[in-house]
Amino acid sequence: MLELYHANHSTCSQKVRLCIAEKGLDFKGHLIDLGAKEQLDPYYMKINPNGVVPSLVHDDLVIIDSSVICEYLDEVFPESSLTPDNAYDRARMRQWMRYIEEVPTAAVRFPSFNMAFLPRFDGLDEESFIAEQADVRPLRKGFFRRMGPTGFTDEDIKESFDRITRTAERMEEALANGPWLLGDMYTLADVIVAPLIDRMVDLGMADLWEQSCPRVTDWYARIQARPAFAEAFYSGARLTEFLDIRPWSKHAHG
Ligand SMILES: N[C@@H](CCC(=O)N[C@@H](CS)C(=O)NCC(=O)O)C(=O)O
Repeated sequence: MLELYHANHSTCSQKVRLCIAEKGLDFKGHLIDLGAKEQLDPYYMKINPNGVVPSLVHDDLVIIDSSVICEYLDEVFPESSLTPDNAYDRARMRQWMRYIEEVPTAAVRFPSFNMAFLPRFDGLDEESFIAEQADVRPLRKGFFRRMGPTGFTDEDIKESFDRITRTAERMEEALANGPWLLGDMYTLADVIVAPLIDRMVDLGMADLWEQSCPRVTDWYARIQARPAFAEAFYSGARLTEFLDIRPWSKHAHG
C-alpha cells in the first residue's frame, strides 16, 4: 500500500500527486496541516526528520523528498513510465531535475511566502518569530530567519523572479524540440516543474515569461489538459482558493 503524507497546496506534494496520477496508482492520503506546524510534530518527524511534506510510506518503507519519491515510484511501478529507457536521456532528465530543485523550486518559495503565507505570522514580534517559527525548523531555519515576520526584501523577491524567468527561458529553448522538455517523451522533468509554473500562475505572476516564452505557455496548457493534472490539482489545491494574495513587495503591505 502507498501512503502519502502531503498538503493540498504544497508544490512538493503536488509533484508527487501528479506523478502518482500519471501512473494511475492508488494511495491513502494523510493531510498535514502546515499552518499548524503539524510537519514538526514528533510523530511526523519520526517519518520525515526534515519536518517537511511530502513523505511516502510504501508498505513499511519510508521514502522522503519529492523528486526521490517520484523516481522511486517510477522505478517500482514501471507501467506508464515517466523515465527514458536509455542512459543518456535519463541523464538529461536528471539534469533537469537537479536544476529544477536548485533554481525554480527554491525561487518560488520567496513570492509564495510574501504573497500568501505571511499572515500566518501576523502579530509575532521578531523574537517570538525566531523562537516559534524559525529555529524549530530543521530544514528551513535560515530561510525563516532571513524572511522574519514581515517578509523578504524587494531585492530577495526580484532575485527570485529573475531565477524563475531564467528557468522559463531555459524551458523555452528545450521546448523548441518539444512537445515536452526532453522532446517526444513526457518525463519526470515535466512533472516536477509543473507545480512551480502553476504556483506562479496562481500568484498572478505568469507575465514573468508570457511574452518572451510562448512555448512554455503552450506546454503548461498541454500539461493542464492531461487527465492526471485535474487529479493532482483538485479543488482546494491552489492558494487563491483559500488565501488572499497580497502584493509581492512588503512595502506595498502598508
Ligand atoms: N526537498 C523537499 C522539500 C519539501 C518542502 O520544502 N516542503 C514544504 C512544502 S512544499 C514544507 O513542508 N514546508 C513546511 C515548512 O517549511 O515547515 C522535497 O522536495 O520534498
